[in-house]
Amino acid sequence: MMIPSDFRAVMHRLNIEDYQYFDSVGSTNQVAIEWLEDSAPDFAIVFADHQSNGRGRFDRQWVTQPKSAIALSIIIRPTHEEQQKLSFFSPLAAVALAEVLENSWQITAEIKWPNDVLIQKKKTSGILTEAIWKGDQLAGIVVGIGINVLASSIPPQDTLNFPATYLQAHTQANIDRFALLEQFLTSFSQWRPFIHSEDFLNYWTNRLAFQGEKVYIKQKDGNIQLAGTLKGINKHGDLEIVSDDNLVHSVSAGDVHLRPVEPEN
Ligand code: BT5
Repeated sequence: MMIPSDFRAVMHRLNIEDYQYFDSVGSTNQVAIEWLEDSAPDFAIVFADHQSNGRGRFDRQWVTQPKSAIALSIIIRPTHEEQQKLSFFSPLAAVALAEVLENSWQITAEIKWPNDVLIQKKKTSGILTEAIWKGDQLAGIVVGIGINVLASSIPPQDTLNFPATYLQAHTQANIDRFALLEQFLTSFSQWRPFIHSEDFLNYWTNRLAFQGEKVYIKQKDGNIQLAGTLKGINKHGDLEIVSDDNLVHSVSAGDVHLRPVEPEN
């Protein structure tokens, strides 16, 4: 397997010594979990050009086509302080990507709570964070992110549970995957010490998709748990929804899905 020199150069510039690159692999998260259970240090990286068994949430599949996307897993050995905020790591990845898209390509990104990055209400990136426990001790977490960059990254329409898009559709500039990777990892590292801050919460809230709109929350089994207007995020990172009787409900990430209510016509 030849590691592309551009990828190596990114790792070198970011001082990342512990990384694995695959032309093709089942799931970068799976590789990262095994590496974490072994000896991987904080901020070790797993990258794949293609995944044959990419994982989404709730046993769903994430499609990564060759030469057209980013499939990346970041191994985190959380500090004691970070262990109190584990649910902020998916939003951290979403915020980092949103920042890069805005600063580098003037693409307006929205964050669909808790873990997707949307452009013009279509999904361009999905994030899956997995925690690994050894008994009652946290060994670490793996933050996995898939980003659709080129048109060929989009899976067949009939396999999608939400509309999809890719970055290159939203800018004239050529998007280089490894340049994107470098900027993303840089932004992720810069925001990481600030996940407890008001700045982070504000940055996230300002990009929250469907704010002020009617949404509903579905459980994993498909049943609707709650309907109302999306208000924002509270300091715990929970979503706040105001129901028709004006009560504020908070929802924590877990076994639920957020969906916009389609206008009736
Ligand atoms: C996610 O799940 O969005 C989390 C995806 C995480 C993928 C990364 S890639 C690197 C790392 N290694 C892994 O094995 N996984 C992580 P979820 O919200 O459950 O969305 C999954 C659903 O999105 C699928 O059921 C499809 O409907 C749809 N989907 C699959 N591939 C897609 C793509 N490339 N673009 C847009 N939608 C896709």
